[in-house]
Amino acid sequence: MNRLILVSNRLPFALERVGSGPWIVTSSVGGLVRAIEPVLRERAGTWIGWIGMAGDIPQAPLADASRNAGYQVIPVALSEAERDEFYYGYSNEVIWPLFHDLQNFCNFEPAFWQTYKAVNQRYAETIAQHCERDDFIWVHDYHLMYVAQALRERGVSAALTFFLHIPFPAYDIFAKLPQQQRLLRALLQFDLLGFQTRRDLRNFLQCVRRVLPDAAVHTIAGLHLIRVEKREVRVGSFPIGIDFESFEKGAASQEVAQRAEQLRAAFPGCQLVLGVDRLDYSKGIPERLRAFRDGLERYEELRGRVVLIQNVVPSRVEIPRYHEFKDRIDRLVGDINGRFSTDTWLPVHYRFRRLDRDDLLAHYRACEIALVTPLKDGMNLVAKEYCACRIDKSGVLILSEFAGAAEQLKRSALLVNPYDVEQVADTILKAFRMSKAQRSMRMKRMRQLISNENVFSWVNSFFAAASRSPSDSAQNPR
Ligand code: GDG
Repeated sequence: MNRLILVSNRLPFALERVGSGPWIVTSSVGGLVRAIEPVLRERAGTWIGWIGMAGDIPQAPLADASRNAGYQVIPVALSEAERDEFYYGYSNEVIWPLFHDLQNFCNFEPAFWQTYKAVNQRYAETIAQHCERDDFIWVHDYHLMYVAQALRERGVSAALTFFLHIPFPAYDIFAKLPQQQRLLRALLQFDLLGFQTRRDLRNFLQCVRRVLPDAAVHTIAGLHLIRVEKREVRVGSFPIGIDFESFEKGAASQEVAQRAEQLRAAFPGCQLVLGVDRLDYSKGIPERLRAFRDGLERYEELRGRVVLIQNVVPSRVEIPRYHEFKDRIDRLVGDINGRFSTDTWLPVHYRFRRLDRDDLLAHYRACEIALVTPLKDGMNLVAKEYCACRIDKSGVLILSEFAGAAEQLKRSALLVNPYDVEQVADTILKAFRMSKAQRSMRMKRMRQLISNENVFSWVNSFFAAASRSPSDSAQNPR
């Protein structure tokens, strides 16, 4: 079995210290980490990434983390200037907004691209130092799209694969990117490119056809093959899943059941509507609040009988746009509560902090309706986690048609256009009125699908596609 080298912008650890006290290492417990760690242990693996802080990296705590994790951990160091121009700059002020169709939010500062390339080269250098010819290298996400190009320039011929967690935009949007050709050519230095949905895959192929006339796209059963510069690149869609069982088990625990009960008891006679998001303009939080306000305005039936619990996790607050965005949310919450609250009812309960895991699961369990309405999202794991925690098989999922998850859940979720405030308000009413039998039928179907297509099967399907030989299937030029 080939050794696995996993590369992502961030390592699955964070380092913290109070004053000049000892460093404390906390491990990330996300689904990707849980799915990939056993594979890394089994395949003598290495995880390469940034520790999340600029400047020198304290080696000792990381060596301990590596020993405890059971696989090798190699940090990549970034200076403050590199963090600002590579991470906040090109990654999060160019690629992130553009790939979420929000081109007006982009800051196409030319210096960002130079630093993006330089940092990707640093990652490539680190990979090259630690990899061997037969290693399987799996690079993740939009921060590292130039890594394969930099590795090939160093003569690395190992198998290079890539998965994009965020959407890939349609050509008319992508064409705005000043580095469109260079970025596509760099991506085509990977051997396998994975996207979240068929929509992203279609968009990517369309961009390749329009931007690179020398590239030819062929279809293989389920996979596509791009021939360019005497190379063959496989491209496919691999919708990411969650660790369904761990959410289901967690939700069934005594602690979570108790917290969920307390939450419900705090709002007697009301159906609870839940919003859970990172602070990000792509998540559609102001549009959601406007829809909720519109519902209260037009449907008296909802007043005093629904409560929106909106939790927002602080994120990227160093970028000014994120500040302005938070102010907008604060103002909207104030407006709704100012206009509609009574002595006994506050329509919006808003928190700006990270919930601990049990609390998050208790919210999923306690809320009858989940309002997941991003303007665009690669997948959106909250939608899937909510369903996994509905162990009583009830609950309604209102889901943006622009979330990757909609491709899988469209038959059973209530799909909405997040920009259509009136439609979302009508859908909140529909969810509020939905019968128990309808809720249960829809929720059972979603749980079944999310349980089957979980994060472990996602990893396996990606590895299977990587090991499939291009000649396994007939090829039809398009
Ligand atoms: C990127 C893509 C794609 C949220 N609030 C709390 C909390 N969370 C956790 C959720 C969930 C995660 O954060 C958010 O995941 P999403 O998928 O919704 O969004 P991104 O962070 O933007 O992730 C996305 C994903 O990559 C995977 O490929 O789906 O489209 O943008 O897991 O549970 N966790 C805790 N407290 C909170 O208050 N503990």
